[in-house]
Amino acid sequence: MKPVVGIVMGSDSDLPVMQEVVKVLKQFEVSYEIGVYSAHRSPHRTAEYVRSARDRGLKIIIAGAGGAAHLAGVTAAETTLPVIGVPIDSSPLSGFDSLLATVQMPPGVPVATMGVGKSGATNAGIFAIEVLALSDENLAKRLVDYKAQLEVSVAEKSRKISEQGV
Ligand code: RP5
Repeated sequence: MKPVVGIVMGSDSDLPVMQEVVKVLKQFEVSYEIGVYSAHRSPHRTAEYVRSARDRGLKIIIAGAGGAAHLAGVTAAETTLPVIGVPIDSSPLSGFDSLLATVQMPPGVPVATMGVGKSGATNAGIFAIEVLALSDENLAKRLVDYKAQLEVSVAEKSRKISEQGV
């Protein structure tokens, strides 16, 4: 299947976080491609990848980086595809730096910035599915099921606490 979501990350050390995106896309059976493209260490390789993304059939790009996290912003600068940013908690500042670097984009170049770390990566996957579901009935139905499942899981947590006699 031709990939519709591109996942980029600043380093292979970001993979444990970005795997959470992969889990969601696999769960929803959405095709993706994934690679390491650094905004700072390989700016030309990154620009080439992003500039060709739309013509290669990608519909969304999810970019994760840590520290001075410019990858999502640079990606958004080079394409008109929607870009979702995942700030990664890899630096001594625990991702607060990545969050600010990813979210504080100048007017005209938006990055849909998720929360820091693994939760943000999961939400990046879900958000991508939500965008794709605008023109895909099957995905839209699966999202309804996903939300219903979340609701069931909360009731289950509540039941477990009651059983423990807290
Ligand atoms: C960032 O620097 C990467 O996104 C990563 O989060 C961080 C550390 O990279 P490595 O030194 O592990 O390659 O650019």
